[in-house]
Amino acid sequence: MKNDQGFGTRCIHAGEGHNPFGAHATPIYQTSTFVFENAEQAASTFSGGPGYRYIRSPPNTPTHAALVEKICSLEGGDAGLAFSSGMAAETTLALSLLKAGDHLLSGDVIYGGTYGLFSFLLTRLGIEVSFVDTTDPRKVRAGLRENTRLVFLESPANPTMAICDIGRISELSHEAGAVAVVDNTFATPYFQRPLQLGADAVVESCTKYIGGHGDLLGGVAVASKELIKSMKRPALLTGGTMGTHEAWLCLRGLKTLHLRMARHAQNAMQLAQFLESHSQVERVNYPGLASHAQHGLAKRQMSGFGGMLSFELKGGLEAGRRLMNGLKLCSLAVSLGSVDTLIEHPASMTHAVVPREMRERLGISDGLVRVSVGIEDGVDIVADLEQGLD
Ligand code: LCS
Repeated sequence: MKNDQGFGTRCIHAGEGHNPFGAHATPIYQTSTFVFENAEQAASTFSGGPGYRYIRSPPNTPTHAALVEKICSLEGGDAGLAFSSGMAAETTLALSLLKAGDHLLSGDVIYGGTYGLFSFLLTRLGIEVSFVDTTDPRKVRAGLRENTRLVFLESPANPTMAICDIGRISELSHEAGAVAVVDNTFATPYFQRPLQLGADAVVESCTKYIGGHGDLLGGVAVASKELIKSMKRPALLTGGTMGTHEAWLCLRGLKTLHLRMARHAQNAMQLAQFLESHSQVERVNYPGLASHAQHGLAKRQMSGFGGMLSFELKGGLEAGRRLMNGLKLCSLAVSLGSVDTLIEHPASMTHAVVPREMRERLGISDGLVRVSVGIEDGVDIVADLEQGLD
């Protein structure tokens, strides 16, 4: 697939068409293992030669290979791996890059599960972990240590929508001898390409916009051939392989990524503007609003602002609870990036694992409500929030 073709064309065509029977849609290779022609071919495949051998072993199956090729084309990366979840992608990446005595520097506003992985599991392995405000590159520079090997960024960040300067922080990471990794789940490659901005690797939860329909769990990592090569053995050994049916659902979902993302963003802007003008709303976090602290940076490094926003109600937690219980169209649920609108309360749900004192410092207050704005008609989403706020 030529990378000079448009993004939408690549969403549809990249990675497709490799099958011996001319099937129009890439088949689901629902198999655990692959039969070798002879002992020599088996031995060659096991010693690093081309070919498929067993579903847990990258490149897994031709369905996975098609998905990885499509995502690499969209992210502008050379190689990738598919995982059973976004968390499996992050865990494998961390275990590939870090060992006891190394230091991981992470943004302080990140998905609660990622915070748990870093602060609970990695520290038990003797890995030093610290969290800094990555919206300020000076704080990142000050937080880098001699043994920093990995700098982890989430931008826009879950759930405050904080933005960090991916290019500048990647430079600082490289000067310190560390690898810069960006979780691109919120923006997707449609709105932001971290590898082009200077990052070394991208991870993404496919559960969200990549799959796009709220019906699967998956994750992906994209990077240079060398970095992905270093992740293959850890991927094989930790076994967090994406299921084949999920790989196929991601392939199908990605064919409409460009259309969905444009509509998600259009609806999110409409809802953000409505909320910002509402008397009961204290503050709206959406990078597309001029009131967002990093609106200028978002405009420079993203081609649009995505479909996620959060806001704070004047009545705090109690008002938030009443709003979430009063909605009719929007569903009260975690996860995000589905065609339908989902609303949740980070402090008691996705970010409950983050200590209260840290949550409050980061702006994840008890009154903060997060919305994953769907692709319904924007007026209907606004009308539901309006009646809920009333
Ligand atoms: N990265 C980000 C930014 C996420 O929001 C999530 C999940 C993950 C990684 C992990 O992906 P998973 O393993 O679930 O595929 N975020 C969730 C959320 O905000 N609500 O439920 C899950």
